[in-house]
Amino acid sequence: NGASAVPPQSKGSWTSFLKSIASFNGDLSSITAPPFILSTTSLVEYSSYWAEHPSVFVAPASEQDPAKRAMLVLKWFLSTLKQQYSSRNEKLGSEKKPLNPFLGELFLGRWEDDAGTTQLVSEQVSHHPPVTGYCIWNRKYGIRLQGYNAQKASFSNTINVKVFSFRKCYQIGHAIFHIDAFSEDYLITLPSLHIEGLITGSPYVELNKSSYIQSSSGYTARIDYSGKGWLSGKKNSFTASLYPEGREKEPIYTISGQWTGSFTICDAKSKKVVDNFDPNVTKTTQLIVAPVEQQDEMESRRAWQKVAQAISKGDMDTTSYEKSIIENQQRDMRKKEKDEGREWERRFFTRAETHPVFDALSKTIGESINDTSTNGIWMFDPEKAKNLRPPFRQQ
Ligand code: CLR
Repeated sequence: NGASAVPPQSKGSWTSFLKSIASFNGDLSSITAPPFILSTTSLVEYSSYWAEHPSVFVAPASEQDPAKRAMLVLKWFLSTLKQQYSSRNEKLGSEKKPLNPFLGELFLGRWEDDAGTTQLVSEQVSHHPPVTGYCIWNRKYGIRLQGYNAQKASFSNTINVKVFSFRKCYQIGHAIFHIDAFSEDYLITLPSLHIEGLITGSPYVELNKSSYIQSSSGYTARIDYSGKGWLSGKKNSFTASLYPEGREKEPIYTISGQWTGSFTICDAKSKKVVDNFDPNVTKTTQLIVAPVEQQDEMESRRAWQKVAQAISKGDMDTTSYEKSIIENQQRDMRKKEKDEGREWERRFFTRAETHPVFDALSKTIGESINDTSTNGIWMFDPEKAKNLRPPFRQQ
């Protein structure tokens, strides 16, 4: 069973929390978790995990060979997994429940390093269901990633000890990686995940099944996750291969390793190692976020400041008091919009009828758009991006 990470005074509330989620079905943001498992970070910030290694992010732009370029996009995707799914365990000791973003919540920032300036815009485009839209771009290299996502939890009703460690979570949505110089698009699908370690009070994420990257240049990458490490015996293992569209049996590159550890990229024919990546060696670049006093009212860290302070102090009365101020404000805004017969205008995104790039690339990998689960198809709107505050404006 292992040692419990649940603080003694929270044992009771953790048990009832586990019971409540055993029969739970639906939207993860609506579950009430005990204080010790609450994070002071909003989910809208998670979009930044896509580019914490800006030079890996922009590398495909400088590669002339289309197959190698597709391999570099795959390498970048794999390089983000540790940040996306395991960095919180490292920092906080376990996975925590993020703050549930309100409609219109923003998270803006930029990275400055060898790759020049890489900019981030993340916006909560829907509250029911929760959907986050994001766009990350580097002008110098002509690279842009845009996407939106929601999560759906599926739960079994059987109250069984084993079941607690197998909360399934599907990610809905996708990302599109674009390279200006080659007018290339890469459609990225997202892995589904489990929350493990719930019984001992130290939840962590494990990835399962497969995800794909389909390029407009005719390459497909398939990544197979095996949390239990049935191949290598190590946790967080995966294997990936890059092949010409429709010819899975003829891979060009194969990759294997751990997404929390190192992985190697091999030429599939010669079996020679051509590249590798180790997230524990490759430093991340710190995202630059404006000081809270200079932030817009809708910016995440400013809006949640008081809630976050109360959570850090373990002061639950103030936490719920401050949270209810935000909730009431939001309720009033929704009511006003309803009365006036309009909808909240997203700051950087626009709802679209169709998604031409998605439609062109999704068939080979068997993906389809689920616009009811994401309250629409969300497109980053460069015109609206002119709203960015001066230091962050697109130069
Ligand atoms: C959000 C989008 C990111 C990748 C990512 C990483 C971890 C996921 C998160 C997404 C969604 C919310 C999530 C989280 C892990 C735990 C958390 C599923 C997909 C849930 C809501 C927390 C449950 C509460 C307990 C563990 C106490 O790009």
